[in-house]
Amino acid sequence: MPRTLFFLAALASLAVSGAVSAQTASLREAYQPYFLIGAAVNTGNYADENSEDARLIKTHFKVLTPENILKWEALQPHPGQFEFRAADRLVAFAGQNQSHVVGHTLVWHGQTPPWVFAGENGEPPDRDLLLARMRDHINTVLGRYQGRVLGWDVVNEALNEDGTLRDTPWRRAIGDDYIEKAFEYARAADPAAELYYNDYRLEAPAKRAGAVSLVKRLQAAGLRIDAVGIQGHVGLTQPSIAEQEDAIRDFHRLGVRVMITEMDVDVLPGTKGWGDADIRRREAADPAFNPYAQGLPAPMQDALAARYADFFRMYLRNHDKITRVTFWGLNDGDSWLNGFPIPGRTNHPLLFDRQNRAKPAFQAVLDAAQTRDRSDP
Ligand code: 9MR
Repeated sequence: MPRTLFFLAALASLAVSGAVSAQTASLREAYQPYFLIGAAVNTGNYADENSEDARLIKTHFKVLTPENILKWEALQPHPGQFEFRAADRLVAFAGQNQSHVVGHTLVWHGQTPPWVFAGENGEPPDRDLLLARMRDHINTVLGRYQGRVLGWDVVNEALNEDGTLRDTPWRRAIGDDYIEKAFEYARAADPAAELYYNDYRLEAPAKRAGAVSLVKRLQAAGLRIDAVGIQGHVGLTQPSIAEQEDAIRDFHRLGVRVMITEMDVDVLPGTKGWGDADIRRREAADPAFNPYAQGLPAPMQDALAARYADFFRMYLRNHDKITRVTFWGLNDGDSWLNGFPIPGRTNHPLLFDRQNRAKPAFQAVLDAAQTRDRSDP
């Protein structure tokens, strides 16, 4: 074969082998020696078990977090009326696929129906009434899924940005110890389940310090907390890798494990700050803030891939502290970031595009595990 032809053929086979590795590789297997790889899923992703979405889930993700169906409003929309059909289906789907389910989430101010926070005669509920509702919900839900859910986000997003406790209806009615009570009830309801505290922007020093105090408080009360979930809604430049690594180390020093629970990388410009997943946040639309409606250009794909590679190399360095990394959504079309904090944009924050094709970011995450020097600790 003439030299140029040989060179072209070699190039073509390289390109093909890259594509094939994305199609045949498995993230969950590549990361099996280090930590669990997960994704947030919706019922539509696995309603048809033979769909491309379901195939991706089965191939790549060892642990599934339902994006919405284990939240209070989905499980107990009306007092005492529990709706378990969707959750049962997810638990069955995960079981068939040797995957785990994470329970997201028990005690949160978001996606909790108004009746929970209503007392008699339009007054807020008193401490005993709200504690009784909390305990009943936790007992019923954890009782049903005992042994079939790996762990629960017992309390979600309880902190303000300055590290103080958020003024939620839970706290107003019960007092600061609503958090201790939630962990106490959950431990009693399923002693074998892992119990977590989950929040966003825990990389920021003041909020991180608040989370550290919270964990210490629980421990001082004799309650076991197994892990802290750093949500990991990050941007292309912020937070720095070092900031998140510091947070991982700080939590690990307390004797708890760390999980990255809702990872995505926002690639769009214009929004204020990074990582602020406060559900009330809304910002004004501007066409300049939606530049990739027709697709993500190659240089941006590369920037996204490099960002994911940096994070995953850091996770691999700290794999003794990390038990799980979960992506918040299966593909770019599923992502909440298409609607937040500005509705109607086209974001590209995940590893698979809208057609479920693996992006360069997928290859970067896979390569990080496969090229890791096994002699590293
Ligand atoms: O991704 C979830 C989206 O589908 C819901 O509309 C939204 C409403 O609260 O919640 C999203 O998930 C949030 C998660 O439960 C907690 N951390 C922030 C997530 C993104 O908002």
